[in-house]
Amino acid sequence: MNMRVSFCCADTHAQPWLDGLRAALPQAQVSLWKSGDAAADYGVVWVPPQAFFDQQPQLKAAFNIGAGVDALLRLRVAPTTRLVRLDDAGMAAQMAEYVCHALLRFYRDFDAYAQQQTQALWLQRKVPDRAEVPVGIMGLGVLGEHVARAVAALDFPVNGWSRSAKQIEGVRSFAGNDQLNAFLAASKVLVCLMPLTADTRDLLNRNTLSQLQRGAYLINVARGAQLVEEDLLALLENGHMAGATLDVFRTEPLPADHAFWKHPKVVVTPHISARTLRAQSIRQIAGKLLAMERGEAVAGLVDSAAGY
Ligand code: NDP
Ligand code: OXD
Repeated sequence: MNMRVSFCCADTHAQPWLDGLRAALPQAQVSLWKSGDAAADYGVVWVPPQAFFDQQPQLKAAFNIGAGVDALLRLRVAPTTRLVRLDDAGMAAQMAEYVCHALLRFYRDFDAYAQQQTQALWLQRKVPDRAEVPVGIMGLGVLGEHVARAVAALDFPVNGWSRSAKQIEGVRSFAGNDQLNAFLAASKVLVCLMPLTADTRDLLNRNTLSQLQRGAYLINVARGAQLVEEDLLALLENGHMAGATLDVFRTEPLPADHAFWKHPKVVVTPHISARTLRAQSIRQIAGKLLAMERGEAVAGLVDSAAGY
């Protein structure tokens, strides 16, 4: 097989990826893309420049080294180039750890105990009944379903919202725009795990967040552009929202003067809730690439019309 694979990933240390891809695909010629390169058969990409696709309309597929494809779908890509996202590849377990940590930190008041310790203050706080802390997960895809199962295993009531109805043990399924209000009204902690699309941009706003139960808590681990940041700040101010853990932001890195950094009710992390794991990702990409070469179907094909 005389196959060429072109690697083009912004903000990524390329050499270990090139070494890993070469080891996983010894039959292929794997190179770091530069403008004017010979045409490749496949791309392995993360936020490539438009020129990458303009110069390579022959690509059979481009493998995104992440789950979210919003940045990729902003580019013009030849209709014959299939786009493939990572399915899990080690991200689902990380996402479950992150969300369960944020949920338990809120539920058990761990921030208040940390504060008490600074004052040597011995004060035991009431633990609310879990039944009063229903967790709503927006997006029940590869990551959302795994997170929903992990939260359900902690015995919290779990609601899930997606485009199509789901049957997941321990999860009450709500589907489509018609059931969004009922989903929000039934939830106190909201976890966002939807892809960024035209339908989900700005969806976490004053109107939707106000429908959550009073004293609500937001965990956004999907994309910053889904949250109207001023609306969250206003709802934290008026007490409707008790707090938020935010891993993603409209502008990343989060500017040093942004109100979230020093907000007493906001926990900020730098887009780390589920990091791309190189070895697992390379294994998955190589497996799918070889399956495509054999003419087999692969999971994780992006539906450009749906936007994810
Ligand atoms: P999937 O594509 O597997 O799942 C997306 C889910 O969202 C599906 O359940 C889908 O519904 C639902 N959905 C999409 N649009 C809507 C809508 N308009 N209304 C209701 N539900 C909708 O994605 P993943 O689970 O793999 O990843 C989710 C997102 O997490 C990624 O797109 C990415 O942005 C983000 N992410 C963030 C990371 C981080 O480190 N912060 C790391 C990895 C991912 P249906 O099932 O009916 O199609
Ligand atoms: C992803 C991400 O989409 O890291 O995989 O945000």
